[in-house]
Amino acid sequence: MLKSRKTYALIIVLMLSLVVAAGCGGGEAPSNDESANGANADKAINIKIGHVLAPTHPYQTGLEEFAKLVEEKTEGQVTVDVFHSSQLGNEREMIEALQMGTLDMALVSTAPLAGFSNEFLVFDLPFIFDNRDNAYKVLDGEIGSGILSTLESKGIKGLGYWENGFRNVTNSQRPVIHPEDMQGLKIRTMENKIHMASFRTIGADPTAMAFGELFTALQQQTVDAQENPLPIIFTSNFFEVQDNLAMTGHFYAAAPMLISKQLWDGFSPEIQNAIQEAATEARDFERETVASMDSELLGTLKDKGMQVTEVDKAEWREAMQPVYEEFEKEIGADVIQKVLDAQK
Ligand code: EAX
Repeated sequence: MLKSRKTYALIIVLMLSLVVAAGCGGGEAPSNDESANGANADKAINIKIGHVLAPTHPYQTGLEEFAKLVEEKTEGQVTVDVFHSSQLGNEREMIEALQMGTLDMALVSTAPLAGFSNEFLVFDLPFIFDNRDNAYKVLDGEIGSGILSTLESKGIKGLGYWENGFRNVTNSQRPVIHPEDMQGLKIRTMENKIHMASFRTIGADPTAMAFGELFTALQQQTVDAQENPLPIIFTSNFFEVQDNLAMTGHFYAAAPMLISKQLWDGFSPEIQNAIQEAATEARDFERETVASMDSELLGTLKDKGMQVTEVDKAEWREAMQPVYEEFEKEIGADVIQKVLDAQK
């Protein structure tokens, strides 16, 4: 009798724990499919967006503005969480994750994107843009949107071009004024063959590396030099490991805002319009922030002990000109001419 009671009790306990386990099981975060279709109206759809820069960089403050606008314009149906400092992967990894639909959104530079769609290469030619207004004219026009749309067949939707900025060379070895001063300097570049060719052309020794590894590589002197806009040199504390700053402005880095096409296609047109509107308004906010930081930071970086040199941009443009010949066939001479003509 006693034995059957014990067995009976055991069976009840077992059944109960199975029911409990079934109740909590699902544990998985709601999948994109579920959130994309907005399975139920009162459950907000949460989007995660990643970038590789510091929490004080305009990428972050711009994306926080974007998040605020998305929530407002969708009346809380969509919320956005922003992840800085490569928490969701480096730029190439995030682009791959967007294609697979395992990441919702990312803000990256055009440079690594050229590895996924050749058409982006034209934007990374040295000195292709004279100033940021000309860059906006091309990027926000037919040429820019045409090139962004080449990502759609690769599973990614582009929502416009934010700004990283005009890139300048820093190094730990010596002041740089002329291109030949770069001779033999080991320089980190982004993962982009035009960036590497441009520095090889002036005698430097380029190494492609993800942004997240850069500060340590500079600190340990695995590389002597790097190149980035002033807002990154400041917000990523490169002035702590680089003494010299040459105002070369050799590349203009645009930063496309990207969303996984799988997620985008699952949204209603109303939600799509709201997100696109927010992306454009926050873009202008972010561009203004970068432009004002750019004009203010030179003094700050000098105060941080950096030795700043001005250079003759025409001399550097000429020294890097062979890169145009080297990639003309791959990019298309007509494409390069179209971008140059669009700035006239
Ligand atoms: O897009 O890697 C870089 O130097 C870039 O400026 C950075 O990834 C931001």
